[in-house]
Amino acid sequence: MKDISCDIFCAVIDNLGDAGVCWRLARQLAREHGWRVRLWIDDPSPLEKLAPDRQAIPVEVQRWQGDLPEIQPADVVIEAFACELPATYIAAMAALPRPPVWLNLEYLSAEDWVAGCHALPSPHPRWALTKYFFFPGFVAGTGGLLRERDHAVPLLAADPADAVPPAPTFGETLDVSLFCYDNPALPALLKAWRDGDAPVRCRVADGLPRQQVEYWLGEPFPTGCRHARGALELHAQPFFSQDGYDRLLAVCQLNFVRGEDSLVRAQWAERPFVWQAYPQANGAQHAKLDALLERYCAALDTPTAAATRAFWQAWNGQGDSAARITVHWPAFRAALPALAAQAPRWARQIAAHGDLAANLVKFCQSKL
Ligand code: TRH
Repeated sequence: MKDISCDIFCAVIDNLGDAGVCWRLARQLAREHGWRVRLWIDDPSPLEKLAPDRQAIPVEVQRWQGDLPEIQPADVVIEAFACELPATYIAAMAALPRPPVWLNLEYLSAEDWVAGCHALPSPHPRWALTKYFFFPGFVAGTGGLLRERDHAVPLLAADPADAVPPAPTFGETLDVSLFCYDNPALPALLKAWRDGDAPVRCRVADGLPRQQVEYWLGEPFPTGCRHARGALELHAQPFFSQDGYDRLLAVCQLNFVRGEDSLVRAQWAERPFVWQAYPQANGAQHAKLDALLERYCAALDTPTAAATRAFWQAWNGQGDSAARITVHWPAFRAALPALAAQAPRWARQIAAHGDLAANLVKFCQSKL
């Protein structure tokens, strides 16, 4: 097989997911498949935080500015999340004797329609070029999920003596990580934890989660700070590298995650989790949430499934979320051991269709 070059284009819209997903894909294509990858990103600054070790990874990171008129397109061109390629670059693709394989990497969704749209061609209206939709997903017939061959390595502790984080036991204190968007249910949940009988240690992510907790506390909550309120202990976490964040997920017993990439990682950490879908103006996140719940709950016993649905929906603002979160917390807390037991089976189930990078390589090889 010939040496393959790949251009990935990423426009950072907001938050960290665009850069986070593109970086993981770029890194995996380079490391595991030997592709020569250029990552064109309009704002490389998030990578400084997400991948401080990126200099050691054989991916060429380039700031994407303007039209790139001088650039020879690669064998495979991936535009992430429908970011628009420069017209000059598209013209250069069309001018090649053998046009590149061109993919649009889509957002992750568990909805049923995804498998039907995955890999569909979209002919360019002007040039003799075809773009293919590449959908990540949880089921056969989709592109799968990003999962490195050695994804478990960052989960190992520095000390080999306690290398594999034990499956969680639900003893005295519940260890929680919190990564979310602005969430009207959060103050009520913090209050329930504070006033509860069982201790909760909550590791609050940098950024939006921290700002909301700081507001709730009514006092400064800088990185490294710890506050105790009743049964609740709050820890202000630094911003971790992606690998460091993966490790955090593995040492907690319950992870609140959001968006796309942290959701995927929570599943590889094989711990119970609560997902906040990226809020969209038209409320489309509710269908996404229900679709994932449908799949995730399918193998759970009825009370565990009901507790999970009710809690996730309240966390995502369905109904009067602030009141409902308090009502549904005890049942969800009680369901955690069952969810922890199910987590490795769920991870195996969604990994069974191959990982996204390997599926993408296979797809491109069939077109090259
Ligand atoms: O940042 P996000 O909200 O990104 C979102 C989603 O991708 C969404 O689908 C997209 O439409 C929107 O961006 C534009 O959440 P996500 O996807 O979980 O990405 C967060 C990244 O940040 C992920 O790679 C994990 C990483 N991270 C760290 O590396 N260290 C940390 O300490 C934390 C809290 C996160």
